[in-house]
Amino acid sequence: MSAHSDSEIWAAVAAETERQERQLELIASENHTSQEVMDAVGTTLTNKYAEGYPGRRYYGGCEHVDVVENIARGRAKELFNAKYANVQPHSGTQANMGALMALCQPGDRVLAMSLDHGGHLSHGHEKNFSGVFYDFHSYGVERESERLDMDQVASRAKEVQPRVILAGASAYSRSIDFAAFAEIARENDALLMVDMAHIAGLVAGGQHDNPVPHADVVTMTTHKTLRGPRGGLIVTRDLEVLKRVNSSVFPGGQGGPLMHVIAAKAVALREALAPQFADYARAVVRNAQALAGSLSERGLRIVSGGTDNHLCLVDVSPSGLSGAQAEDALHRVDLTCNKNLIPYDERPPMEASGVRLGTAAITTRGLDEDDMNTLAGWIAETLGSPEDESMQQRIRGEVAEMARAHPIYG
Ligand code: DSN
Repeated sequence: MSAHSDSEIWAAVAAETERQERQLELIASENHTSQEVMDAVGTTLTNKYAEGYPGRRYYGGCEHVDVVENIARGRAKELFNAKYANVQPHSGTQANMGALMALCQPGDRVLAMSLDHGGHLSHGHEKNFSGVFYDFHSYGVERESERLDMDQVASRAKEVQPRVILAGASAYSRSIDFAAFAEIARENDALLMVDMAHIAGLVAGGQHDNPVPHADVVTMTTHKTLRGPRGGLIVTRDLEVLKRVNSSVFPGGQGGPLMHVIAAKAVALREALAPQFADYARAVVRNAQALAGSLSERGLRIVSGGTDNHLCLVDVSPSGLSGAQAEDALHRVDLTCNKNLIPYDERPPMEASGVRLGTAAITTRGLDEDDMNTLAGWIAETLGSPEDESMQQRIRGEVAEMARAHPIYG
């Protein structure tokens, strides 16, 4: 069998590998996996159908993939101190579908963070399954502090009387008080679901409180700060919830699990259980704080004044740019990020007033706090003169030099 006869596809893959090596990745939801994780994704396990769960499959020949799935489950439970795990969700949204189907009926009320303030599409966007099948209501951040105000969450819960309260965000840079969410859920006879997609690696590395002791169910992705393959994962400490989650993931929302990806999840979970992963998680937060601090010293406004996690939101509107224009300008100097709404944004999502910057990927390739200062300088210069092509050319060269000094895959 020829491994690489498809020249069109392999040329695009090579170009993408080169792009990742050359640019600095600031998209807060991305990371660079280890070679071992990558190798696991490209194995014969991709050939295997394994509908069902270990020991109860609808196909023969599952004895080896059962071993893989059981190991992945065991490592997920150990890492997050959970009693039960489902490692089959294909993505974070599929994990959220599995959890919501397990906790509520179509039409039930769910209270989640507003998408405009940092929530996720699968937390009730009108065109997403969540907004189509459930009756979503929202809470947001307080206007002045731009932080979650737990009194506001409590009063929204009292008004809405939801079946489920959903905590977790895609663009929120502050710690989330899961114990306070759990208390509000208890007071209102609601269940608590936590989506820790962004911060799962920080929880694993001891840099954010673990929601598992507080929540009825916790969903996550495996490819962001957790640094695994693209995918989702669900953990819980409640056997009844686990049974419902298992049936809502399969056959509820998915067919056959991606066993090659589950193998890669297991490899990544083992890496996250190693003591060095805590050093990584600490460095991710230190770098985000250094980046936010250096940007702020250069006059850029950081939403909520800083960060407790792996990301910061920069309000670019004072420089006269939209988030989309800032994203483009930074792309021209090989700094990849995404435009993002800021709380109480007056622009539509495709323009937005902010950019979201994350440090998970650049920390993986070894950048430190001094590098964050340099990076902040490049960002401030670029956003200050977005049309200055000779400056952009100089910065692109400097970015390439820093990237070359920190190869991802060697
Ligand atoms: N698209 C991801 C993010 O960028 O946050 C969430 O799924």
